[in-house]
Amino acid sequence: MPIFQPELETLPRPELERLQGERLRERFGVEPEALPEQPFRVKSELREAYPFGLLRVPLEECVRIHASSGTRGKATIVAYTRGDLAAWADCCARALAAAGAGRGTVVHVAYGYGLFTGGLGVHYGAERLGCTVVPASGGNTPRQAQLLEDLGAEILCCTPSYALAIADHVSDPARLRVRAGVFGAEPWTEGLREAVERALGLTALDIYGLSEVMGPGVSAECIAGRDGAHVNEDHFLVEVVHPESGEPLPDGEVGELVFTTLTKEALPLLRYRTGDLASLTREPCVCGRTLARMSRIVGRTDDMLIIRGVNVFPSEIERALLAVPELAPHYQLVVERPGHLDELTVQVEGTVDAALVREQLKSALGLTARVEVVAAGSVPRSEGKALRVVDRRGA
Ligand code: DLL
Repeated sequence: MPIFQPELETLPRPELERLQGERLRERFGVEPEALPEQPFRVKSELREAYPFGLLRVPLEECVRIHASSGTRGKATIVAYTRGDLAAWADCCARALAAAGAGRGTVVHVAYGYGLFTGGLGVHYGAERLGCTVVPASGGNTPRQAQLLEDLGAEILCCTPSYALAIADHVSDPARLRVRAGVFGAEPWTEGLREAVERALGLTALDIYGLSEVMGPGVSAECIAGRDGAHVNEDHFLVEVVHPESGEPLPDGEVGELVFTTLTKEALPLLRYRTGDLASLTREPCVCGRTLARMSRIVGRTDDMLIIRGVNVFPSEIERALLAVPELAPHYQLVVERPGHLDELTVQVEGTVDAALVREQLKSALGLTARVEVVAAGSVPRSEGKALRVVDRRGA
């Protein structure tokens, strides 16, 4: 499977680390050994600097603006120089190549185009690789399915929840030529991966990123290894830290991802705290890339639910739910506080007994929840990031 930039993606680690050190020194005047002593940057600083307070170049040198999609809180504005866009396109081209795309591969992009980084980010990467791009953007789901059938895309790019929604509208699965999906922008689990793979007959791969650091393509899984997303470490220095103490954690331990941008011009960030929880490995991958791999995002520092004293992340609930074969892979969590205690209602679709699902949540997670089995199609489908948790506690 061809690697887009083998000279960088397969650099021996000592050379890669030397390159990172040089870039760190050059950009921030910080020695690699001194990095753990540097203060963190956080999202609220970007919000307070709204819109352009943190730009390191005059606005006229920026050729593009994006914003975080704001499923929580106010949007954050980010900007890119021409050089930033070129580096971003390279990162996304690497991700698509890692999914098996190349010159002439038809790539269907159903991430939203606009201020959200998903659509345009992946689009430029696909063009950079020489793919034939179908810029479908999000929305009009029946038409998405039709385009996939008619135009024969081999690679589908969208959120994993939207891939499932598109699958519902495919009229003739035999006409699909899609073989891999580059899915991200929202948390998902191995269970959801299997559900999407079954629904569309493809290999589902994870792509991760965030607007503040760049957008999609900070890291991406390869089809050969399919076991963790390769971080583009020549552009982004990654650390995992303890979410409370901020102390660096060793490989293999779950903590908060922190990124330092090594090449960005418009909005360089030193030690940006993402709020995303994952672990890292620097073990070699079967694909030959030497870049570290990050695990799936297992939760966020801010989305842990505490239901009657049980701490639980929505991703753990998803994993427990999708282990029940009779359940359709659509669900929503509603958190309420009728009196003093939080109550969780789990809405699921499928032909399943609510008591069985309740028992599964109790035995897998120790969680006591109400379970509502609702009619097929009644859990809201999203066209972008799925809203899995409806929090009515403040209402
Ligand atoms: O979601 C960028 C993106 C677009 C990534 C398309 C992948 C594909 P934001 O809107 O700024 O940027 O949201 C970033 O989304 O901090 C994570 O919490 C979450 N996220 C992104 N990718 C994944 C993933 C884009 N693969 C925030 N798994 C991040 C889990 C993800 N969570």
